[in-house]
Amino acid sequence: MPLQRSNRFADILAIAVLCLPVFSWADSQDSLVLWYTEPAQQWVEALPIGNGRLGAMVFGGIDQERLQLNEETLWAGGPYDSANPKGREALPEIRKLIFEGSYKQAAELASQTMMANPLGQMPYQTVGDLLLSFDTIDKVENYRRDLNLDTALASVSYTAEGTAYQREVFSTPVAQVIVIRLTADKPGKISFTASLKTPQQAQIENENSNTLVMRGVNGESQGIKGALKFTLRVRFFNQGGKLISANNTISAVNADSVTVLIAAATSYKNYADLSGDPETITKEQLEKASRKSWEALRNDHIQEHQRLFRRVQLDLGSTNEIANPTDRRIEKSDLLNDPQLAALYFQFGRYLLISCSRPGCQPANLQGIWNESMNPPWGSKYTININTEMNYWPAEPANLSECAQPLFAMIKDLSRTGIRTAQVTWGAEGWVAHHNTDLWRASAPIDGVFWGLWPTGGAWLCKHLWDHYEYTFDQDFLREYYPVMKESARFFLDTLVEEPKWKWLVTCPSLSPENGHPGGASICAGPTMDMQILRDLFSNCIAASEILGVDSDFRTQLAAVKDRLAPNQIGAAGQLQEWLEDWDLQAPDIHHRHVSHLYGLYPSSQINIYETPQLAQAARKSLEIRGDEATGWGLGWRLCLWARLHDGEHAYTILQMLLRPSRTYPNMFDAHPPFQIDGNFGGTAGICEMLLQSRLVGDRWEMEPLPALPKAWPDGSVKGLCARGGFIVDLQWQAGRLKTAAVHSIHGHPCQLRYDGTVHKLNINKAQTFMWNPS
Ligand code: FUC
Repeated sequence: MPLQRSNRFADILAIAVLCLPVFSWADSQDSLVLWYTEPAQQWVEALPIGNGRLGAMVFGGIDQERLQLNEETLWAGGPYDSANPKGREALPEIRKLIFEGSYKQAAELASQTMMANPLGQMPYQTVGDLLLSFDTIDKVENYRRDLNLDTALASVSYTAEGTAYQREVFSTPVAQVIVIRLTADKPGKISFTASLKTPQQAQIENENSNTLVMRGVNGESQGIKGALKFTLRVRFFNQGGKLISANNTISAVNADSVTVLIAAATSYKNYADLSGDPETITKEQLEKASRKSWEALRNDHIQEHQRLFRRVQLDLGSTNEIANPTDRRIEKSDLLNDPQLAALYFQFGRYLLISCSRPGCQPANLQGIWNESMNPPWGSKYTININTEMNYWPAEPANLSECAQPLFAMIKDLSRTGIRTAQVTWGAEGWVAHHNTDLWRASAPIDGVFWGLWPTGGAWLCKHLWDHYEYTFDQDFLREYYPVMKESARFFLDTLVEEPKWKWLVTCPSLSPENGHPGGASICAGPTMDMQILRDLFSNCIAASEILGVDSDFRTQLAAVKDRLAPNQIGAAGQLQEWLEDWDLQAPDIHHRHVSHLYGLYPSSQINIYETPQLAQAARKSLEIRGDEATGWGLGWRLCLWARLHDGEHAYTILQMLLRPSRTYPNMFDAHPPFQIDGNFGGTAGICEMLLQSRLVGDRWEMEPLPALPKAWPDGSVKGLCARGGFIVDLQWQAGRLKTAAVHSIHGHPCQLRYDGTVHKLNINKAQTFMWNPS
């Protein structure tokens, strides 16, 4: 639907009427906006915009506008290999120590022989700030700043001395620039001085009468020298008045309006190729964008954003809270039922994924693409023992499948860099990645044995490849990525060992992510999570090889090994055991934030309430023992797990905890604390799970509408959720009961709906939609 900018009212009305009659235009307009009555003081009050690659945090200041800028490939360091070659000789001794229960000694030896050198990875860093300084104004009225999730525009408006000022900012994936537009309702009122600031090693200069340029090199970290060049170019276009370019600043004087274009790039092409030319790239981007009108840039941007964003609409009910600014609603969120805040959080997650993970870009790191620091928490890297995976949990169900493409590309990179770590540290074929990676696709174990010596990170990532196939049935994709899955499985065929007590095949050494056991360490053999991940990896490789008609011998081998993996076990307290031994209640931290052994329940469905009710009950017991309290991503995971247990009330309680001000910053960023984006994505995925679940049952794709609908959302609707098997589902419910389900089948695969304990087989042809209602 083309968007006529001049007739926004009519567009929104038309979309509301055509797509979802229960939405009014006014609802959709207000319910998709974060808005505030004061400028941001803190970074976590500023509003994020991004085109997948170029990000900015918009502060909306009155005396000074600050745009904190990021380019997704500006990390410290350069290509490096940190794999420790002493590992392979030490492995037999480390395993022996583990099997005899000498965990501390095993950890000590592993620390000397298996860990990466350097022991950390490279941090993601800020480009710097663009500052627009205005003349001081005494009195400002009607101040408002907002972020419209539907248009991906950040705006600031206020009135001063009888003039109404307006600022609008967006980061466009079409023209690959950030655009700022400053206007006033009277001529000659736009005056400011623009400057650049950076903590990087960089030079700033006036390139010409309307352009500022910053050129720099990235820094070293942990002995790895900086190897990237980067350029930031900012160009100003005035209507009326004039520009003055001097002393590393550009001033606009008495202009009617000013448009600012920002381009940034580094020399990074991929983890091994740094031959990009940021000078030329940014020059060309500015030249090209300059040839378009601001209206055209803005229209293209909105249209491209809405192509993805408008696929899903959500209405969880409404209250008067919507009349309040977003920060006040968050402040009160644990005291009230504000279903529109939950819906806003859901759509904000989708907005963030679109804004930080577009095809061809880097995947979303711990902060997406938004980071103001040179040394951010956990390096703002990719932590692959939960955080990066959680970032992508909403991608398929929330109808943003292509936003996961950067993750797939990174997995492929790791399947190359991880070959060397597999060989030199583990003496194995295939590839391995441990609990973190970075721009350079480092794959060796880092930080310390307690956290890092976990060889199953790459295998978990491979689940996302198969998930993508189950949602899309893209045969070319499967053909392209099957070798990545296969070579991950090969690593485990080479490294699984028989444990002496039960003779099961287990990973060793490994750990249950970041959780210590009563042996005074985390190092162990065959933690439950590893076994679950490998069960999925092997099953998915077997299924993929069958579909592709390849590797029948390998398939047989995988099936045999899969049967010998250590099983899920139920401990004395009725809980799902986290380790081979029943250690859970003696572990030093029984309320630990990670719930790794519940991977089998979510994101996997190898444990579910229908086929494995005892294990599902044990998982519930484990969740109860762990407790609800956790930081952002810990809550996001618990939310998904309670939804999978079909406990809508408990899921809702957890969601409310996630929305509390201690876990959601005023700009809706998730608090770990500090900011970590995974909780946002876990929250979005969790709301999906509350509304729709899907899995393969026999040869039919089963969809369960409203499996965990809480009492707080009695009436509502959702449009455009995706289900495994290739379905798009719209639901409407009233008084807590499903009214209609519209199931659109993309491929015509056999399917069924399960509602109220009854399974209804549906026959839907390819490209047809079936309307179902329970009456
Ligand atoms: C994992 C978590 C931490 C943090 C880090 C980025 O290691 O255990 O809490 O989220 O990732």
